[in-house]
Formats: sequence, C-alpha cells, structure tokens
Amino acid sequence: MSSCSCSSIHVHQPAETKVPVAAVEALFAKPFNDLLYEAQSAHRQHFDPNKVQLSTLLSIKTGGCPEDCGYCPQSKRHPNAVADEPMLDIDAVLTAARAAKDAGASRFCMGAAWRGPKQKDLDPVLTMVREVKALGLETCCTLGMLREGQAEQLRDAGLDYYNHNLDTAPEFYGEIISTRDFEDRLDTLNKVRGAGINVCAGGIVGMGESRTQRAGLLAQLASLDPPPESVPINLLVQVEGTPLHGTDALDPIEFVRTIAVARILMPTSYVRLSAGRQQMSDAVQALCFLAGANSIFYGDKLLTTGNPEWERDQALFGKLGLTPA
Ligand code: SAM
Ligand code: DTB
Ligand code: SF4
Repeated sequence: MSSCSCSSIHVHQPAETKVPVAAVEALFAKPFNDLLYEAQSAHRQHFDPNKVQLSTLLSIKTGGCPEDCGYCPQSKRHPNAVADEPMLDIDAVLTAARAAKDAGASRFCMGAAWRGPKQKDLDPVLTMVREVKALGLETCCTLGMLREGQAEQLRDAGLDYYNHNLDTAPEFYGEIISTRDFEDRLDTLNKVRGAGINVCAGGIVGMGESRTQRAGLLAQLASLDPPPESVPINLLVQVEGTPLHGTDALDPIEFVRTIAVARILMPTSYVRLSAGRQQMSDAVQALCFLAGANSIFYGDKLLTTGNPEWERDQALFGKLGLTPA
C-alpha cells in the first residue's frame, strides 16, 4: 500500500465515505421510473440534455502488462493475452488523432498497458500530448499509477484529463486485482488533482459484484472532493482467457440504474457510457442517455476490443436527436 505523500489537496478517504453507501443503495432501490425522472431532472439542471461529448481512444502501448486485473486482456498473466507491442510512434498517434477530430471527437485519450510509466516511457508521451493538443483536441491519458512529479510533467505538456478508474468497491477490489490496492488508485488520483489536471475516474460493473458493491463504487467516486469531472461507467467486456470471462451478464436495467445513480450523485460531472456499447441495443443506450449519460467513447475500437462503428453511432444520434457537445 502506498504511504500518503499529499502536498495539498487530499482525496484519501476512510472506509466510511462522505456519501454513505446506504444512501446510494436507497437510490438503486427506487422504482425505475422515479429513478430515471430524478436523474433526468438533475441532468437538465446542469447540461443540455441533447448533447453528448465524444472521446476517442487509442492504445499507444498495447499488451504485456505485468498487472493481474481480472477483466483485462492486456495482462501478460492471462492465457491468450493480446501480444506485447512496442509503443506507437508520434506519426501513428497524430494520424489517429486527426481522424478522430475529422469524425467529430472533441477529446483524444491515449492509453498504455503499464502498471505506471517509467521516465523513459513518459518522455514520448509528453510529446504526444503536446502535439495532439496542438491539433485543437482536448487531451487525456491513462497510463497507470503516477510517481511524484509525473502529473506536473503531463500538466505542463498540456494534458487536460487523466483517466484512472477506481474500478470497483474497496470490498470487492481484492477479488479482481492483487498487484495493487484500492488505496494506490486514490493516491494517483490525489496526484492528478494536486497538479490541477481534470480527473476522469469511474469503474466497471458486471464483474460479479453485488448491488451493494456497485453502490460502494459510486459512493467512493461521489465522495472524492471535488468529484471527478468525468466518470466513465464501463460494462465489463468479457474477453476469452481473462479470469472474468463467463461471469453472469449484468441485467441491462441494472446497468441503466447504475448510470442514473451516478448522474444523481455527481450532477455536474460528465457521466460516460463507456465500454460495453457494442453488445448493447440502441434501446438500452437510449435509456442510458435518458438516465443522464452525456459522453461516450466514439470510434470503432476501445483499446483492444470493439466499439460501435462511427456510422452506427451517427445513426443512433440521428434517431435520438442527439448532437456532439
Ligand atoms: N494500465 C492503465 C490502468 O490500468 O490504469 C491504463 C489502461 S487500463 C486498460 C484502463 C481501464 O480500462 C481500466 O482501469 C478498466 O477500468 C478499463 N478496462 C480494461 N479492460 C476492460 C474490460 N474488459 N471491460 C471494461 N473495462 C475495461
Ligand atoms: C475507461 O474507463 N474505459 C476505457 C478507457 N477508460 C481507457 C478502456 C476500456 C477498455 C475495454 C477493453 C479493451 O478494449 O481492451
Ligand atoms: Fe494492465 Fe491496465 Fe490492463 Fe490492469 S487494466 S492489466 S494495469 S493494462
């Protein structure tokens, strides 16, 4: 477990969260129509209900990760893991970023299969951040745990957002990952916040957690002070060879409830309907937007798995009268 090295703003939390888990469970238990009405009302107080922010992902360093996250196809500990590839060069990154911008994305998120970046890894990423930013896109990175001083280097390069997910409730965390702990995640978020970078932090549902544990994840996120500017809610993408492959699928209505509760608890945050959309019907996605989701990953690939094609999303937006934020 990391020791506390906070210099200014603390996001470390005791087991007892500022937002009590029981209060979050009470939201989950509401009649569906009441819950969606409350979520949509909260949404309309802070956002245009017909606008959705579009972020495009690119895996800049794929595979070979030493961590053992049970959901992830990039861990080298799992059978059939994706191949360990070298880091992309700057030209490949800029080509993808230009295509994302041309397709209508406003943010470009660069992900790496690392426990955390070494300085020799971070240097080329700083160049990527500078040059992607110069294209007129917002920048986001997800590189794993950050060491002292690395968040400041990313900020100085022009990084707008750092994505680092709490993934699941502290009580379930040890069942999914053994190579780091929940407190390590909070420690990196603290460094990101301390450097003045916008925080993107969410989690994954559908990993076999209980409703209380889903509530526990959202209570932790909502108790961050301030809450994350961006909250990705991922539905587990089940990949063969990963320990979580074969987990019972989460009921789609329960997924929509999770989005609605996130919207109510974090009314001014962007709530992103994240991984898992490829397997989702248009109707379930529409319910997620009604529940207050106002951001998506846009483009036909997430990091290593599929995402709806641009054309399918454009057709869905047309049907729902949604436009990019
Ligand atoms: N290696 C870094 C880390 O773990 O922080 C950054 C990349 S990692 C792939 C980013 C996030 O992707 C994870 O924290 C997890 O929330 C999400 N993720 C990974 N595999 C997933 C899957 N199969 N389904 C849904 N979300 C997934
Ligand atoms: C997030 O919350 N979800 C994204 C992004 N942040 C990095 C990643 C989803 C990964 C899904 C599995 C894959 O494509 O490898
Ligand atoms: Fe590595 Fe990140 Fe995948 Fe975990 S989620 S195995 S840290 S790439």
